[in-house]
Amino acid sequence: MKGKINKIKILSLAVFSVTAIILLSFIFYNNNKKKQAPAAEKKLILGFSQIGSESVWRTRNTQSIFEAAAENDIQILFDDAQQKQENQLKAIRSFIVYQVDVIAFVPIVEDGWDNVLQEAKDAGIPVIVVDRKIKANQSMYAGFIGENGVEEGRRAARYLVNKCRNTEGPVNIFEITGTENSSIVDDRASGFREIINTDSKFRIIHSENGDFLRSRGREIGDMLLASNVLENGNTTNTIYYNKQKIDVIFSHNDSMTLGFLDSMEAHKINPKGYGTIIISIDAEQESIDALVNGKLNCVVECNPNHGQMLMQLVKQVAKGETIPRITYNFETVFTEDDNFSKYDPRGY
Ligand code: GYE
Repeated sequence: MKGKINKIKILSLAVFSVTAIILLSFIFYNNNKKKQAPAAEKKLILGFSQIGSESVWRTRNTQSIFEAAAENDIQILFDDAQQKQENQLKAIRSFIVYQVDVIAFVPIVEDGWDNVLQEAKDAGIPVIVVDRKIKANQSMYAGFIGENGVEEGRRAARYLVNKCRNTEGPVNIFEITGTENSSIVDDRASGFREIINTDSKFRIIHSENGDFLRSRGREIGDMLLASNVLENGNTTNTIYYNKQKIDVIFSHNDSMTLGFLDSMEAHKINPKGYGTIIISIDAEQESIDALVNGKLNCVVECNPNHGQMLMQLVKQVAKGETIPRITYNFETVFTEDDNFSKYDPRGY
């Protein structure tokens, strides 16, 4: 009997030590695995304040950011400010309270961001400015990504200077601008003037604010074309503003340009071969189609696809890395002289 009990003791001891060895090696293996594998990266949260959806361009801009966030596994807290700065300020403050990892916003206007940027800084949240620029101390935000509005304006003007190289003066220009006090309007306007002011035959006879809206483009067209209809119902082949002949329409975005074309159509005026040169900016598909159909002369691209570049910058600043002060998107120009068969679909 004593022998049997000893055998059982030895057996249970053996079983116990084997189990202990297996258990210990399992714990050891696990710890090791944990040490080797990097901590599961916490999903970054980006607070993004968009100005609204005033144009096809803007809608594509928002889409490109959501697409890229999904592809980069970044969570977005999104706010549509309905074209109001106070809504953007509110949204950015809610992102700070929520303690997002990074804030990015499209500033509807250039001024009025100092306080909220200071609050984000105090909260240790990096801020990236998207699409339009701001007048604030550079230390208040990590960097800017978007378009070079000045160069877009220059490109529009270079096309015009070349188009009118054999034209006697004066060349009267009617400008349709976008949202007041927005950097993009100031930049495009200054780039355009920088080039045309090299030749005194070019004169901007009027600038009308169309707020980047198609409906406003239509209204401006109606305002101009109303005075075009003669008693006999026919229309002249020229548009006038305050009795001055308009040779060129320079529109700061496609939505307003297409609104203007809507008005021409409503007045039964075929823009094709019409006496007025029409230059636009953005290059959405409908505008490129109008160019191909001879209704427009030049469309300067403004690329709305900021998403992928923005997400790379978001990851960098989230790691505390420094990013370039300015990151510009690639852009080009489309004109009536192009080989249209080479055009790719615009995607917006
Ligand atoms: O040209 C226009 C939009 O900020 C570059 O805003 C953007 C401009 C774009 O409404 O379509």
